[in-house]
Amino acid sequence: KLEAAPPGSKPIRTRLGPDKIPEPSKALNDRVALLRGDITTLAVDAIVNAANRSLLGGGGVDGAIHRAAGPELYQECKGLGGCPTGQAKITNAYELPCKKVIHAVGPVYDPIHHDRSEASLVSCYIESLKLAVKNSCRTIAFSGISTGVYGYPSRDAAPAALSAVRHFLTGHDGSKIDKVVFVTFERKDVDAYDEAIPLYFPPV
Ligand code: AR6
Repeated sequence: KLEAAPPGSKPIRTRLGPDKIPEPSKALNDRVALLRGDITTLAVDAIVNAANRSLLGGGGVDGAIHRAAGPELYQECKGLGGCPTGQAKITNAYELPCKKVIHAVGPVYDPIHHDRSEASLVSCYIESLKLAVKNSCRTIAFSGISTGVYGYPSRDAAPAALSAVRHFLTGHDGSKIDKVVFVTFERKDVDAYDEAIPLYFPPV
């Protein structure tokens, strides 16, 4: 079914787990949403930042989150001692309307080692969801980790994100998450999700 991409489009390149051709499921599909806009405005339990290993802020969505949260976020992040690639740490949200910020560190995309980049990106989604559950966050919004400055092609990142989330929602702690929102910002990411979501969350 992965060959079913629209005619003329580059095939989606993914070697992700056994759930790559999932069954349609209303129960699962009701729990994911796509949104184009600014993640800092969302009143979900947790938003997921696309951070770097220092966790001390930067450009892109990281900069927007730190600006909107205020200086206390930086102060808390300073005490975390950074975070390895593929992992995530959680903080308070301060001036943001959400309750918590999960700072995930995506890979700098390496086309020579695509599998390694993909494993790190998938890990960001899984580790963020685990942290959300551990902190009683039932609604979570993801930014497009690694798809900006870190250069991960959106058409590869979206299937990785969707596969990871589906895997988690069907797993042991899946029922502890009520809603996952994929937040896109640029056209290329909107297109990537529009194409990939029917593959991972097929219409019922
Ligand atoms: N709301 C939602 N998405 C956004 C917003 C926003 N306000 N602003 C940008 N995006 P990037 P990365 C999207 O570059 O590739 C930072 O300097 C953007 O369109 O923010 O993981 C960090 O400190 C893209 O789809 O993160 C790191 O050093 C997505 O957010 C480095 O960049 C991620 O793009 C991380 O690079």
